[in-house]
Amino acid sequence: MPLQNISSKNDNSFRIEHFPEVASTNTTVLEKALAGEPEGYVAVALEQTGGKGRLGRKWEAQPGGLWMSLLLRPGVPLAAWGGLNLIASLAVQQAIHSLTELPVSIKWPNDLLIDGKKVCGMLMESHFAPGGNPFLIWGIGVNVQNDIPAELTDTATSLAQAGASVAAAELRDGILSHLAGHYTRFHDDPPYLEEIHRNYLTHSATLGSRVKVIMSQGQTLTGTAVDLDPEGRLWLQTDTGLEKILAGDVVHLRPEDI
Ligand code: BT5
Repeated sequence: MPLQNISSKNDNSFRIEHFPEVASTNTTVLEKALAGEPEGYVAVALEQTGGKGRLGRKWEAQPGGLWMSLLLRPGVPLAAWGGLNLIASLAVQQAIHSLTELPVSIKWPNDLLIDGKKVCGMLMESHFAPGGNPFLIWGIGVNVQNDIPAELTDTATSLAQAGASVAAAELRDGILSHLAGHYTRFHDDPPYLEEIHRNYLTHSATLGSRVKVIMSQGQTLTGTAVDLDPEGRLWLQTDTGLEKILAGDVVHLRPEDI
């Protein structure tokens, strides 16, 4: 599937479908993808009733936020898919920053923070259908003007809370436009990932931090995040050696926790 189908102009190249309410836009896109939808399809919902985080966690998605998922059918080898994580995080970071001028940083693997609080979460789901071409569903949730449930106010924020008035639709177009630019260039010229990587690192909240990483089986590792490589792995220097971690949850440790 040629990536040139997605133009950096964000004109008619993305096929955006709006829904008043869905369970999860990732699920909406999955159904389309399984039915053969080409890449570039975007589902946007005003509200999600079953918004998904990673590892089966719940994502709160009341009206006023940007809840959308995009179908990609990357024409690059699977080994290069890790780079798409960097592209995704950077595209959203740049879109938010250019529209709001707020200081937004990237927390590995796929969160965006403002003042240490989560303003955006992303859920990348890869699908390898037997006999079919693999595809990727990229779900993005940005707290724009939506209410944040009381139990999350210590850890989450919204663009409105941070003082920016931007419309979800404007943000949607900004994200798609940044994504299309990076994605198309990466496809045409894979070494472009080096530039993405350098840019990503300048916005990383995780690089250089003391962190605890919680792995999928629940085991934890504590150390210093000494690098985030172009494949999207976190390099963690622990007391016993260097670990290269592909997936996990990160807690940034405060000085009093160390
Ligand atoms: C994520 O998971 O951060 C991925 C979130 C992806 C959401 C988008 S919305 C469009 C698309 N459709 C979907 O169904 N999902 C995607 P994770 O890293 O597992 O974080 C989940 C945790 O974040 C929860 O356990 C809460 O602690 C917290 N959380 C839930 N809702 C939040 C919100 N609106 N803002 C900030 N934090 C939230």
